[in-house]
Amino acid sequence: MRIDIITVLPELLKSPFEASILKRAIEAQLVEVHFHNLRDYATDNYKSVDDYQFGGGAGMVMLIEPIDKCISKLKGERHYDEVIYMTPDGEQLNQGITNQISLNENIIILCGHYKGVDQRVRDMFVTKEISIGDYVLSGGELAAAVLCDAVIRLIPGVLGNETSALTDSFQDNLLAPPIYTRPRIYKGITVPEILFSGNFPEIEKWREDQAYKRTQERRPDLLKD
Ligand code: 6GU
Repeated sequence: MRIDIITVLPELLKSPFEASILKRAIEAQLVEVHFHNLRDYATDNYKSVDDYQFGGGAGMVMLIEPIDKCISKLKGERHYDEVIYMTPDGEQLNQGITNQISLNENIIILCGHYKGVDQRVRDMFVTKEISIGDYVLSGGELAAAVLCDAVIRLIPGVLGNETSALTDSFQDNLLAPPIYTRPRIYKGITVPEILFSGNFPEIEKWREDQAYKRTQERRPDLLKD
C-alpha cells in the first residue's frame, strides 16, 4: 500500500511514522508513506496556501490551486483508489471504514487546516471525507495520523501475530475481553482461574462471554446491528 499525505504541516505528522509498528511496517516495505508540503505547490510569490473567504467571515480557506497541482501531479504518476479529506464534518471513522481503506493499493490523504478547503476541492477531487470524532482539532494532521495507524496495522504482515488484529476490540463489533499476565496474584488480586485450566475451548468461550458482557455494559449501541 502507498499513502500520500498532503499537508501544510508535514513536521506535525512525521513522528508517528518513526516509531514502533508503523516504522517497522515502512522498513519492511509493507507500506510507503509520502508527505507533500502544500506550500511547495503554491502559485504566487508569497507561497500562499489560503485566503479570506468569499462572503466574509472569520477564518481562512485553503486555496484550490495548490491542492489541484499536487493531486494532479500524483495522479499523473499512478492510479489512486481514494482521495480522503480529513474534516470534522466527514463520516465518523470506525473499524469497518478502516478495514475497507486498508484494502486499497494507493490513497491520498488531504489534511484540512484553517477553516478547511474551498468546497470545489471536495466536489472535484475528494472521494471520501472522514472525521475521527465529534470534537474539533486544530488541523487534520493528527486525525490523518490516527487513520494511518488504524489502517497500516491491518495490512497483512504488519502485526507480528497474524491473528492479533482479528481479536481487537471492534473487529466483530465487540469490545475486547479482560487480559492478564504475570504475576498470578498481585496484592491479593487474582487472575480468573479458567485461564489456568488448559482447556482452550472453555477459555475461548469465557473470553467471548466476557467480551459480550463488557460490550453490553459499556457500548450497548454496538450490539444493535
Ligand atoms: Cl479529521 N479534522 C479536524 N480538524 N478536527 C477533527 C477531525 C478532523 N476529526 C475530528 N475532529
